[in-house]
Amino acid sequence: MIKLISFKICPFVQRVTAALEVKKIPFEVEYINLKDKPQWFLDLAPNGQVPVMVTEAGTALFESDAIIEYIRDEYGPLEDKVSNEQRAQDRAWSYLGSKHYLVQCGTMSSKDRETFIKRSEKLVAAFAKVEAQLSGKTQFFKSDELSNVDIAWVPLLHRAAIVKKYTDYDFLCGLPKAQAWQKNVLGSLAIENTVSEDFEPLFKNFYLTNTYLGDGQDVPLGDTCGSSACCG
Ligand SMILES: N[C@@H](CCC(=O)N[C@@H](CS)C(=O)NCC(=O)O)C(=O)O
Repeated sequence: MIKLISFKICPFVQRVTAALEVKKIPFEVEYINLKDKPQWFLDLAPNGQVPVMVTEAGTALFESDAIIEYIRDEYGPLEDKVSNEQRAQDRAWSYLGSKHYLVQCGTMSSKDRETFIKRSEKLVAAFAKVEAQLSGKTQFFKSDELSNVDIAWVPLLHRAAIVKKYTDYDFLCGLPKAQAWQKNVLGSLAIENTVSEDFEPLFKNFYLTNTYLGDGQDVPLGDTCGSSACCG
């Protein structure tokens, strides 16, 4: 069976587990402490980062982009007949998602309003680009078929949904097509299988405790909107 070396709140890992979940490929997970990386892990991962996937043949793969491509090549693509141009565009939109994982983590970790607003601008701008790209007529990013682009945005959309649930702040405020897309994507897969059982409490403890978001901000964030007071 495939084995994933993981860290419980890592968005790069969740992109991979989401791809495995959608394809219904069984996997086991071993969690490591990133502050005290075991030597066996460092021997497998030249970049020293999770995720690492050990394939059924026992080969260790690193870098989530490469792992996602391996899953497609080994277990079949999510969609049939994607042209080379479309595949390049899909990769680019996926990259736009994954390059914002750490931006979202940094934003959620902000300790004060000013830092939060500054850090959230990049992420909100990326969601606005998605809003402009979505037709609003299909369930998912390109069509009614889930694609690798949707999978790449799962960690961002899932985290945004948890933030909204606990704080009322919505990263997708004022972006109705993106909000509908978020609902469709998160509703299309068993999201609980893409994270550890204790993901939500850990996430809350890490990002929604002693942070600006966690300190019960309930006033609109100035021009950035965000709370139900202006977003509904
Ligand atoms: N480019 C890497 C990024 C992975 C990454 O940043 N993982 C983080 C956890 S979310 C990590 O392992 N950090 C430990 C470190 O950088 O030492 C990928 O796509 O797999």
